[in-house]
Amino acid sequence: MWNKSCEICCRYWTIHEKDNEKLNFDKDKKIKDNILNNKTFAIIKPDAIKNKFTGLIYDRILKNGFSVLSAKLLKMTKKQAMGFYFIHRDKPFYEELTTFMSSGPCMVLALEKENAVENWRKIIGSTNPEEAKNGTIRKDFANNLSENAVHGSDSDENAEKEIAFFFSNSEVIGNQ
Ligand code: IDP
Ligand code: MG
Repeated sequence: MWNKSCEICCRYWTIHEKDNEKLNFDKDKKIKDNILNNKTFAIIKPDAIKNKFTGLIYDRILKNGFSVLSAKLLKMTKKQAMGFYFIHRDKPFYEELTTFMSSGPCMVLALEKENAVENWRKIIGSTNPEEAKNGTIRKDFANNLSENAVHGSDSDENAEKEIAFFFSNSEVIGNQ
C-alpha cells in the first residue's frame, strides 16, 4: 500500500541517488587517497540494547581495532526505519523489521578501520545467528533472525549513505 511514508522514503532515496552521482565523481580521488574503504556504519539494535549488551558490543568494536568516528543513542521513528531499510521494501519481513527497529532505543555508529565494511561484517557474522560462526557478535548476542543485535553496511557506497542518514558531516570525527 502506497502512503505518505513511502513517498518520504522514496524522496530520500531519490535525493541520495543524486548524491550518488557526486559520490561516484569523488570516488576516484577517494580511492587514490585510500580513504574510500575505511568507513562503515553500524547499529547496535534495540534487542541488544534491551538485553544490556551495549557495553560488550562496544568493547568488541574497540578490541577489533575500529575507531569510533561518531556515535549516538536514539529511538528511530517508524518512518526513519522505513527510510533506512527502503531497499528491503518489497521483502516479506519489511514490516516486521521496521516495527522492530523503531520499537526501542538503538545506538548508531560511524566506524573506521582498513577495509571497514568487510572487517565489520566478518566480526558480526551471518544475518541468521543460527548460521553465524562461534565468536561473532550475532552468534553471541542476537535473539533470532529478525532481532539480530547489530547492523553492518554491505558496501562502501552504502556505508557513506548510511552514515549520512544519521550524522551530519560535522558530527563525524575527521570531517572537521
Ligand atoms: P544484514 O543485516 O545481514 O545485511 P539483510 O539481508 O540486509 O541482512 O537484512 C536486513 C535485516 O532484516 C537483518 O539484519 C534482519 O534484522 C532482518 N531480516 C533479514 N532477513 C529476514 C527474515 O527472513 N525474516 C525476518 N527478518 C529478516
Ligand atoms: Mg544488509
